[in-house]
Amino acid sequence: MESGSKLDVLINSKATDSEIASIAEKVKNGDRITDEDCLILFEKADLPSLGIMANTIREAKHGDTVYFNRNFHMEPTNVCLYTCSFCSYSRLIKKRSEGWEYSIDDMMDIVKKYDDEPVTEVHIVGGVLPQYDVPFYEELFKTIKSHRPELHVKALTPVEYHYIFKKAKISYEEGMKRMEEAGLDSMPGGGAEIFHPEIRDQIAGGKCSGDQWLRIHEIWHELGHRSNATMLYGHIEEFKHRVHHMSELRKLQDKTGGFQTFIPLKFRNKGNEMSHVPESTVVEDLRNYAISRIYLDNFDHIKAYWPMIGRDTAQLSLAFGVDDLDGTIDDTTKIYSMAGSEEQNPSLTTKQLVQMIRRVGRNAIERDTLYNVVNDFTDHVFEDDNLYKGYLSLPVVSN
Ligand code: V47
Ligand code: SF4
Repeated sequence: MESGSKLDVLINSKATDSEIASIAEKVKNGDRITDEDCLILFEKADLPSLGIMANTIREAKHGDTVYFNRNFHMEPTNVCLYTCSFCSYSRLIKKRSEGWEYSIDDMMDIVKKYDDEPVTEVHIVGGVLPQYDVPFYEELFKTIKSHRPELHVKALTPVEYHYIFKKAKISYEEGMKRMEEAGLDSMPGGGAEIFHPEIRDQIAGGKCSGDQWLRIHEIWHELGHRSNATMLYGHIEEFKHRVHHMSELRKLQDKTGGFQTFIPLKFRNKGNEMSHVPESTVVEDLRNYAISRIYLDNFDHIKAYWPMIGRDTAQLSLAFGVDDLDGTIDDTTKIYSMAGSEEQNPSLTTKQLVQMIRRVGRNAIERDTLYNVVNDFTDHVFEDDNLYKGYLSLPVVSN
């Protein structure tokens, strides 16, 4: 890392706690921090110190670049057999008729709506129901791919895979191979929640375990493919559980190198059985982004999922280790608006997203799912644009 930097100021300041200074020294030297260091950061480090460390790493990896992609979400159903207490979907199983259960044709109608749109990815995830089984998903992936071969299919999590493979009495290896053959391109990071059984059994009992989640990703990576990882934080877990979760991810990443992006997911407390649990503060959200950036040295990207945390926090996160803002999502994802996110209609145009990024002095790059550059918007002038970069002269974006 560059010397004479803000990191040096942090390390050399008499006001810096000695343990934090020695962690900052590791960051400066590009050394990996330990699990114990990570716990110290969670317990003791203030936001400005974390910001300096995380931003140093973020800028060394990506400079001023902020990635986004153009995607849309499809949720086959919002009803689910499982009863995760943080999820607003699980409540609907008791009044199933109020939810939706799409057929292949219904989903192809959604895919076709985007035929003339420059989207590069479809993100498919939803509830678990018996009719959504191995043959169903094979047919869905094949039908999407034959309709639009270049559309990247990022679909399902180990929660669904574990369920459907068990039902079909096939191994994870065979199951993932069949998904690959049907056209699956990559796996999103969902279903990870908190791996530690002390917490997982309380909030997500019955679905795949942390070890099973990790094993399915490992098999997918061994087949030569990529995936993401999430962590649902800010509910009943303790800091040690977050460290354990990230430690498991870092170990698997050392083995396979198959993860692209880590996405911390802030627990939202509306419309679920954990509504009595207060949500984390924005300061805690930013600390969590920063600590994950510092700890997960073998992950290229940290993503802030703006439909869940809102646009303001997403912008702030770009100074705390985040380099990816996910996509220009249409209003087809309901999981967060149902759970109380400020984004009731999570849809942003490309222009709005680019302007959001420019307003914090960064450069917007559209990527595909695998982080190939699709469009560099650094100097792009939109029609009727008031091109500005940086923090000042901020006209209101109306569309
Ligand atoms: O696994 C459910 C979470 C996840 C709540 O890989 C909740 O690019 C907060 O994984 N409060 C699904 N979170 C979404 C997901 C995801 C999102 C964006 C991008 C990617 C990617 C993956 O949503 C679930 C669960 O952890 N979730 N309910 C809630 N009340
Ligand atoms: Fe089902 Fe996933 Fe919601 Fe759990 S988090 S109830 S598995 S949709």
